[in-house]
Amino acid sequence: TGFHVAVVGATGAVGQQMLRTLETKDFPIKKLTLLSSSRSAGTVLKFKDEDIVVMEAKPESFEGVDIALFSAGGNISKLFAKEAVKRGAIVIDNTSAFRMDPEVPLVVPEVNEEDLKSHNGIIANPNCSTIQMVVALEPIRKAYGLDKVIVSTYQAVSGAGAAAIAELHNQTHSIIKGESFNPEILPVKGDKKHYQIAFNAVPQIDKFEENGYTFEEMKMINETKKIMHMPELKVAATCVRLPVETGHSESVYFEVQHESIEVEDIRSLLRDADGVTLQDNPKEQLYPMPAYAVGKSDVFVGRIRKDLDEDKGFHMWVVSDNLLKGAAWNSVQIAESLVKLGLVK
Ligand code: 11C
Repeated sequence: TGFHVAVVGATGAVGQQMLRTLETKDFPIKKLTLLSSSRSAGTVLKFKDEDIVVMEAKPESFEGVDIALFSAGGNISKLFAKEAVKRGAIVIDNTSAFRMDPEVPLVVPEVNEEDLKSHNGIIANPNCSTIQMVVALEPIRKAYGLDKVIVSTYQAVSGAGAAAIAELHNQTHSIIKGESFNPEILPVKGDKKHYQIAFNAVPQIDKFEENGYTFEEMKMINETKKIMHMPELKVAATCVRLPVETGHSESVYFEVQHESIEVEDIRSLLRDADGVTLQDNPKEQLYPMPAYAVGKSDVFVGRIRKDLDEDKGFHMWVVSDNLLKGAAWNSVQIAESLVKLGLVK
């Protein structure tokens, strides 16, 4: 018993975590099909001690598949997601291809699981930096309302894929050994210029839009409003890449609607919130950090402070494993929610 699951993009940084997450969370699988672009087809991957050969994705590959987890880039999703749906699969897409499509629910189960009920075959998994922020903000919104969010991110290179991780490692070695090197991938593969990431901070994630914000910043802005059903929410973002391998961190300023809310009110909400681990005790130097969040499914929150000038304003520090809650775990969690709600045929 169980489902026929396909993982598209199985060899990528997120795809690998999808396999590990399906194993550790024990999702009921009767058959697992691993797919990729032609470039990675033929690779052999392990799943629960079984060797599985990765096949090139074709429309026919989705025959008989119940749930397809896509994470092979937007172009592959645009080519194959609808083909998979035509053949009866539910697609959980981890790319930005369909996120802002009004017909496609954009889901973080702790926030808007109910939106799954209106799906038309494709469900979008939000951007990693958006997911961890809304998990922390939703309990606050529910209890005290939310007017404004200003976020600055400190993002890990694994968000840009396996090649970006290798670039950080290689540059770090080169710099320590005093050797020269040529940045080739970050900040964005395919953009005009590339910059050093090792021992640096780069204020560009994804390409720039006409308005001066990057795509990553606009994803955080637009996706947050859609997931929280708050088109009127004021959101601004600055996204920065750091030489951290995995784990995104965010400094989040937010303004609630209620008056006279104190830090302890916010702490006690987050202490009980689904998917959140509160790590907030300045006296004990307790606060979240990416190196300690790697491999964990939760979103970690600390450094909660009241703004010194704005009575309704607060600051917090939000950290999560961008490949897990930011991607693989949120996708598998969506699959679990679909099963729980009886939405998988
Ligand atoms: C990063 N947030 O850290 C990006 C990666 O839209 O799913 C995720 C891209 C996406 O580089």
